[in-house]
Amino acid sequence: MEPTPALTIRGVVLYRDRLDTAAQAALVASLRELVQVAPFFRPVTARGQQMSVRMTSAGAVGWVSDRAGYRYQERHPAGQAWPDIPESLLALWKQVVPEARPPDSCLINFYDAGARMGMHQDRDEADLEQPVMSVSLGDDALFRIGNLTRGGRTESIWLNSGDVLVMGGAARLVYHGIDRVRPGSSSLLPQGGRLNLTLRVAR
Ligand code: MD6
Ligand code: FE
Repeated sequence: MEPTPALTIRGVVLYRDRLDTAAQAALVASLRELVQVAPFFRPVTARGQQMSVRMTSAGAVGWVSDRAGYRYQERHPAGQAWPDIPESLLALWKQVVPEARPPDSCLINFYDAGARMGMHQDRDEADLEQPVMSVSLGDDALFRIGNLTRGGRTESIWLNSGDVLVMGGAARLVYHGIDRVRPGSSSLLPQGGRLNLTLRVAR
């Protein structure tokens, strides 16, 4: 198989269509099992605002947010340990970012038709030299890429099902967010919506 040519936008590397339809469907099947153990929850910010995405995690630690603030912790808000990161995702990480340490956390975000994600940096991880890799599944999403500080000019790109994106090196702390999803743009998830998986080295 030919390697996917990478597209780089402000240092963020995008591998279009990195997962074919069969690989996407297999990943969705493993996520269905995973959410039986670690159901989606709707996080609340420290200020008490409900986020519009629903979240869960896999791995030794998962990212949570509640009135006490946000952090990585070893348990789901309901008390159980997080399930293991699916093997296919660990294999993908090794292929895409072979120089990185193994990931210990996979954040799983679900976007329904109205959900979005405000501009943010991923900076809660202990070693910011390690990249973050994301996988998009389901409906298309408009991904906005900003700068190393808040504000300034931004560039937007549609992420499609099967796309893999890496934020590492000088782009590790670039501000980014999701403005909106395009309902009905993918048939991968029968009920529609979008899943985004981000693999991290959190500790
Ligand atoms: C999303 N992604 O695609 C949101 N973070 O729904 C992220 O916030 C993200 O795609 C770090 C690295 C890659 C990402
Ligand atoms: Fe992020």
